[in-house]
Amino acid sequence: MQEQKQEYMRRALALAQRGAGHVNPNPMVGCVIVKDGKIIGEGWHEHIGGLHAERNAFAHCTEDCTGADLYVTLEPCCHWGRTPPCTDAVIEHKIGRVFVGCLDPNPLVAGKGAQILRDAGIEVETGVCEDECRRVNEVFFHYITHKTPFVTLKYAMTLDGKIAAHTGDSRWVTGETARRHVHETRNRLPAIMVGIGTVLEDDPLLTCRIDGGRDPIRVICDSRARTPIDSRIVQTANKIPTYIAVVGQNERTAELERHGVHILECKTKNERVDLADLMRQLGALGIDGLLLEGGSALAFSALEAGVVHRVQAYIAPKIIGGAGAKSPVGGLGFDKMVQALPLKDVTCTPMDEDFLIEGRL
Ligand code: AOF
Ligand code: ZN
Repeated sequence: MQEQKQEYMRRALALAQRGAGHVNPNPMVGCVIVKDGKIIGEGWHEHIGGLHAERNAFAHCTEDCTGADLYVTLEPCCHWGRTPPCTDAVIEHKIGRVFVGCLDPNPLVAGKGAQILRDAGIEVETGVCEDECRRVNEVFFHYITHKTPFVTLKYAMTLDGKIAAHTGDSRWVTGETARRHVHETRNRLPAIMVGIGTVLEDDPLLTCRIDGGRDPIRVICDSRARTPIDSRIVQTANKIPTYIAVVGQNERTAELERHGVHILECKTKNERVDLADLMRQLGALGIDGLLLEGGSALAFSALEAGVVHRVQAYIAPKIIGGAGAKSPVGGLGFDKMVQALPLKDVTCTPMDEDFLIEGRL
């Protein structure tokens, strides 16, 4: 029975992930309804504002679900949000047992959903594949309690720790598989951020280049509003939402606004954008996750400010050398090795010729 339960929950988890990139700032949730050892309905939360996973599963049920088991990756909600409470639907459909992956940290739910079901005489078991269910929604879990984006620092480097040759050439550090994985991450997270240095050097577009992908909102950290009007970012700002974080308004910011850029005026820290303040502003805009793609100065500032939650480092087993060749994290750096920031829950995933090392801060 334990194995069966996990199998159904893993199916629900796979369904949940089909919502990736479409449900922010909501969680990805999947649901499977089982009767007499057979799946009779499946659903997932498909897009923000749309039906929740449970209601989608009921809508697709091929049989009457009286007495059936319902597997859902997140505790059913019991509040009116953009949609009615899922607990009502579970009770109305006379479900017999509910298996929950993890409780919903949303203060409006937080255990109350499970209690309402129990009070209605439904058997409820929580914590089925709990770790996996939490992991898929680490962005949601952070955002719902902190109201700031969950930030992932991403970079690709050679085995000798360089992100480019001493000439600045960086095409490409990693192979195709690793680069595709980056675009999948861009598709999953609602926003991407780089520093002004990266804009001036690379003139990037920061779009998601996979079939059916969705472009992330672009955020440029640019204290003195130096982003050029003829940069590809500004030239596409009317089509792809673009925010430039500055420390004061002037003619330059007004000119950027005329080109469709949204200016975020931030508090100042060491004459630069106060990143903690910027994160609060992005959170208030509903941005729950952010991919930080460099450059090295911004990466260190963000780490030092404590606003980074995950590191996603692609390592290409090759050596480029060069004392002046850049590494992924610059700034002043910490003085002592004991100050180095350790990663937790580290994984290493081979990606064809490269490796992806990930961990939480
Ligand atoms: C569920 N099943 O599939 C999801 C849930 O504004 P709404 O109506 O979409 O509600 C959003 C909240 O509902 C969200 O913050 C989270 O607590 C819960 N999401 N709950 O039972 C689902 N997506
Ligand atoms: Zn719900």
